Amino acid sequence: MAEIVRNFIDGQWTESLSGETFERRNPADTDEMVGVVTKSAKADVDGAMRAARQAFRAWRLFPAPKRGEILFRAGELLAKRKQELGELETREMGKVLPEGLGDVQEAIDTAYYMAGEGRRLSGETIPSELPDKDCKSLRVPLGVCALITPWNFPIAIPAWKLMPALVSGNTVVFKPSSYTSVAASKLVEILEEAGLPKGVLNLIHGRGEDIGEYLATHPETDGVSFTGSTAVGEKLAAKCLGLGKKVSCEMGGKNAIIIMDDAKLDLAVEGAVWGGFGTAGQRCTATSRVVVHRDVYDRFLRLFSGAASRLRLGNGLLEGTDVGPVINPVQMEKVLNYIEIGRKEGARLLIGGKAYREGACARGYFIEPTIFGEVEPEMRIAQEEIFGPVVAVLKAGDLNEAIKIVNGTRYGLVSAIYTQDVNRSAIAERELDTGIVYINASTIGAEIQLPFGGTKKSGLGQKEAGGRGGALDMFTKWKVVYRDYSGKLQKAQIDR
Ligand code: UN1
Repeated sequence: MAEIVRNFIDGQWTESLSGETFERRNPADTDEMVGVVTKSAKADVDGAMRAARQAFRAWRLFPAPKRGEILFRAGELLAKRKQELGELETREMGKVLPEGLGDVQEAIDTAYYMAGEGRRLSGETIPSELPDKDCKSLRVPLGVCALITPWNFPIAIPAWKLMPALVSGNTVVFKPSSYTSVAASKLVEILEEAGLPKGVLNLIHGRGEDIGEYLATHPETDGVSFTGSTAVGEKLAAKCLGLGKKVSCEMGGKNAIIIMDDAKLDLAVEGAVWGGFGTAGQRCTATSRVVVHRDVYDRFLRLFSGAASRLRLGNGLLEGTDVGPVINPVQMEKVLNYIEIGRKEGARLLIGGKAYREGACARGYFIEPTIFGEVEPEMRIAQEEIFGPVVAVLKAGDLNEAIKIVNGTRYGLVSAIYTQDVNRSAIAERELDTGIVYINASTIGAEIQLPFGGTKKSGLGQKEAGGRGGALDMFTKWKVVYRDYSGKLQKAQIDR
């Protein structure tokens, strides 16, 4: 049954002022309508901003441990509704059910972790050079934050941003991707039920082209956190920084796995299949390249192609489905176009290479898992983010050459190496220029208690998630307080 999906502004679920709507259909079966969503006008953004600004006055003074308790309750509600939400994600976005459930679990983990931050959010006390004076640094919220999220992790990525923003005392205007409006609304419903005061979290639906930039550059916006493509992120960041807003962008990737001649090859093949074709390759962390030592190259290609050709495509709610559809016709076109580019560049197509329209799949946006061999580092399919089930396999003579190939793109989100040699793993760890490095594991599977983000064109500003250098650094600013209780004028640097 199709849901009616509304905006949530100042504690009220409301239709947009435009009166327009758009549809969400299941990308695995476009006959299925998942939701009818209100389409916001700029005036809706203004309303949400006013509510968030107003609510900030009280929310920043609401004790942080109590803010954390609300998140904890949200975590419990998410856990209770995990199955239902996982299934909704599969229907709205296409990822297979175990991955839908994993997505919800990532939000649960984030809720519990950030709930705990409510009792930490710690700064430092540092001795003064003068007597009877104390000094400390403390985290304070930014104010109103605009959060813009993508469709590939409909609940987890919003949670990555919402939970740290809220626990730090910010109020929020949240614009999820228009391809996952239904799932995003559920997360907001849960936070409302968990006890957020009105106006603290506001949700507006609509397309990035129509309201994304308006929201980010709005005079009332203090902080902007965006996840999406590098092209959009960089443009948005330049505008927002020019307006004096704090910005962080999580952007594209061209992640790679290195497989050395001493690797456990079966394990590496499993890692490449999971990283390359999990979520139909639609993760910023997806394995888009595999760089293989020449001595195991042929064997790897054989095993990898064999394993990938056994993957079953279909509706992710059906048991036994390994790979779901891509999100929409535009993305499908883009991925098929890259396959064409790979062919023309002279890479060797080993498996896949076209849309998959068997049986019920004809009603969805399915692409066969596709592998190219004989890929050269400078080819476009080895340089550009594809965001679909396409993997380029390259050959390297030794570890140094492999590292050079991996580092030789404009992106730097994730890299991985399969080797049994501790020295090689240490060199890879040191030399791979990515925000995340895996040893003997695939490129996907980041955990929320560590910072998440990339180097170069993959990330801009602060990182996401937990740990030192994580999202709290985005959603707070440091304030320093000196208190002089000597009762006289003391001059730093001068009184000695
Ligand atoms: C993303 O693709 O944008 O490591 C996030 C992973 C997940 C998060 C991915 N935990 O693949």
